[in-house]
Amino acid sequence: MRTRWARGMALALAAGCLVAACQREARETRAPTPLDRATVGTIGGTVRFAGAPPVQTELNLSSSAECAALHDGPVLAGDVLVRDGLVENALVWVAEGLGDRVFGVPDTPVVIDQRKCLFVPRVAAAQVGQPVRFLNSDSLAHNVHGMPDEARGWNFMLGVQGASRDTTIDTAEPAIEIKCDVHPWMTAWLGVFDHPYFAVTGADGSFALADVPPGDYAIAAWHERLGRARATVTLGPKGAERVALTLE
Ligand SMILES: [Cu+2]
Repeated sequence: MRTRWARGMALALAAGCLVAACQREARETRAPTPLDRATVGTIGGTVRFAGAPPVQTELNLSSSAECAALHDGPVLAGDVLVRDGLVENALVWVAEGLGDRVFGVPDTPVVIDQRKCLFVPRVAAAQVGQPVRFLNSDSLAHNVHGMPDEARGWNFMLGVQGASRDTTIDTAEPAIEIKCDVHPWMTAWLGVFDHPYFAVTGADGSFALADVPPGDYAIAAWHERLGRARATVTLGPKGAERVALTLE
């Protein structure tokens, strides 16, 4: 006969399974929706900022002599990189139009390094369930503190040079802030999406989303300092459309 304790444990395990592991399992076991390779197309474009952009932040590393010694002169955050109105490091993604399609999850990790007491890259993106690998390339200790609004957060040390640790994010969220608690100026942003149609804009403000099925889409953009933008686009079979997004 089961004791009250055993029944309680069984219930607790069942409840825990419902809220976390079982959801994850359910997602992993859903077969990806077949993609008709003969009709997919591309959505490309640029992200712009109208007017004079704010000045990027100059970081104060004075609380760590070790970090300060790794740099000559002022250290800029890279939080506003705009050239001729074209915005680098904006996240761009398909926000609507994919319906209930299910996508395979890449095994290849997205790598975010901690180098010279900065996160490199500052802005990255991954798919839900895709490994995100954090590295420490410095000869001092960093930690990695992910602070999502929706997904489960994480916080771990990378105590020695060469240390690395993978994590996965279980819920889509356009921009998760990541900090190092040891060095308060260290910030990165990670976009997490439940499909593969996302990008981080390059130095020329451009992005490209490949292998997109035909359809009507809303495309969204986000930048940590410069705001958001949204546009709609209709992609025909084997189409190649361009979208202009202006942040505000
Ligand atoms: Cu650090």
